[in-house]
Amino acid sequence: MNQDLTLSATLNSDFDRDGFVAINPLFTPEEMTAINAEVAWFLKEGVSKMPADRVYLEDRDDPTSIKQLQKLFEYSPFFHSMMFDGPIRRIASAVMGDEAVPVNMQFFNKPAGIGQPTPPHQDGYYFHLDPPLAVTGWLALEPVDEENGCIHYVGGSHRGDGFRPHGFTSVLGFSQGMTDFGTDEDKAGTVACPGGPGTFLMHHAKTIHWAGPNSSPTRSRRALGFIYYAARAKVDVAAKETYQMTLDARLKSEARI
Ligand SMILES: O=C(O)CCC(=O)C(=O)O
Repeated sequence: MNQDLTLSATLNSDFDRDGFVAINPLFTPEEMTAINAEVAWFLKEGVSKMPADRVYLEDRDDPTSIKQLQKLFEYSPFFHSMMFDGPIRRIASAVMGDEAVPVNMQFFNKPAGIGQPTPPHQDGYYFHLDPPLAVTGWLALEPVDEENGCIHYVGGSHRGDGFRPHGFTSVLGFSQGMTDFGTDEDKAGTVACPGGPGTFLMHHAKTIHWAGPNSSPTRSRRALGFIYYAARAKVDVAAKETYQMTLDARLKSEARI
């Protein structure tokens, strides 16, 4: 782990100003080799043990076209340790100024040539938290750039009041996208986050972010996501359940899960 950057004196001030931080890289090449080996093992052996509603495919007829996996830490001690014991949770606590409660660990892929764009959104719109204090970490497992769909943030967008309007999208795994995205301010504030394997991003639940499609015919775009809620953020359980039921019914009726 890159201790110096993790413990950087400007970590909190950068996060407060921009709504995200980029640590480039967080993990050494040797650590990334071990992480990628676990991911490769999991894709081969672990996915078949997961319930179907935790496995999202880009192409429903192609089981190799995995685009998202949910709750990885429940299936692998290695992933559990990354989520609960490692530097990622410490960074989450530091930037939130609160205990970081592990909620979800995801695999995100944009398969070569067919990976869809990630619509502009604010994670907190999905979370239903009061106060809306949560973070998402994002670890590149391989080189990410404009061609294969790196993450883009609108710097400082976490400081806006509430959430911008969202509506249903057709993108599996990102059911809600902003309906008013693309203002001059959005465009001026946009920052692309390319990087190599081990590049680590962490964003506030109100920070607007998006990613392009994977237009590379040969390269995938693999990453791991880590969601932590602040201990003081409480879930509005009724609102969240209503939202989840509506979403599940919609996805099933459209035969997308
Ligand atoms: O990997 C992606 O393209 C999107 C990730 C994302 O939006 C998130 O983790 O909140």
